[in-house]
Amino acid sequence: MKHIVSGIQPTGSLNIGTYLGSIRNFVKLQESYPEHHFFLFIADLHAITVPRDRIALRKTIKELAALYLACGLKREKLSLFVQSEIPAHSQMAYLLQCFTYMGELERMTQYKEKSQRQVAGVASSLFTYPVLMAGDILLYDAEYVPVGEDQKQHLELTRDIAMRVNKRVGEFFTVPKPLIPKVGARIMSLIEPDKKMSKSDDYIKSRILLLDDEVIIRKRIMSAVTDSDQTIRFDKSEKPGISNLMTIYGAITNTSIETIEKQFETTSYQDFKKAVADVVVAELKPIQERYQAIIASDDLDRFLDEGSAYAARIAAKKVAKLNHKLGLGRKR
Ligand code: ATP
Ligand code: LTN
Repeated sequence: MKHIVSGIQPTGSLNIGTYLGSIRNFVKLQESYPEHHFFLFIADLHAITVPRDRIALRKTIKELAALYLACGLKREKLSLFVQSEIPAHSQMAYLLQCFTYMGELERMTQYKEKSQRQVAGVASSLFTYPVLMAGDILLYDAEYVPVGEDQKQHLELTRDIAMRVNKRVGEFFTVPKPLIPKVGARIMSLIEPDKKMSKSDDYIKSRILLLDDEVIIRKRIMSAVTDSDQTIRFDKSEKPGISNLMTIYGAITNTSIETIEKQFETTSYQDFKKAVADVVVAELKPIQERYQAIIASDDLDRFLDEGSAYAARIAAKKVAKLNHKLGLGRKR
């Protein structure tokens, strides 16, 4: 069976950037690739590359799992699990480090950005993070990896590592392909629209959380930073704020940018923001209702246990095989 693999870090409450750039895309892909099995996981090992509060982390892991399902993922052909529950992820990361060069990791833009933000020293795991990610993908021989634009470089590295291992030990890993959505691949901050909307941004006003209530959502959108020009035109460099709102509107309503420009040709920024707020609220309401039901039942834990058990079997076999191919351990 062919596989699709992706992960999201439990680094904070989910915002519409991650939703539009990632989770909603998984839901669509389940329809477009009905023959594929999906391995979707909560990348908690990735989250601890920077210090985290344990209570908050545990809460976010569960919240994220419930949100995955609340966003409409179908349970058939889906293994949903928590990364740290499967030891093979850490084991594979080590093996792949033996196939990754320092220079390759030094070039990763996410590492450069994130390491600069650390005040109390940079953990070496932040540096090797892309190798852990490569392992997540290669363990399951993923054919496709749906991610946002920001993860493209990590995917390229994963492909290089896979090809390098294949060259050394013979055909072993499937070389994965990224699947990056055209619309919504990069939702920007509402107050600094030249920066990605991020879960870990210090400014709460920069984002809309999936679980924010209607009043907050409207407030955030109405106060989003725009320019003084008053024409609704897509121009990322001159008008990043309004372009970002157009992207959000387009991603939710499945409307092209050209259509939005025509539709709102004579609309004021104020009224356009109201229209954006309306579609965001309407999109999130049913998700929030489903979330409350899922988080309150123990069915979620059962589903995660099943997902974990299924994925762990495949992953453990892959690690054992690679150990063997590399000459590790004893021959039996
Ligand atoms: P952080 O914001 O804490 O740095 P993150 O949100 O970038 O983390 P993840 O939660 O692991 O990182 O991202 C999960 C997926 O969502 C990735 O595929 C990423 O590309 C996508 N994604 C995250 N933020 C956005 C965004 N603002 N726009 C579009 N896609 C996004
Ligand atoms: N690094 C990714 C999250 C992530 C991931 C993965 C995505 C970890 N492992 C494997 C796809 C496949 C991020 O920060 N968005």
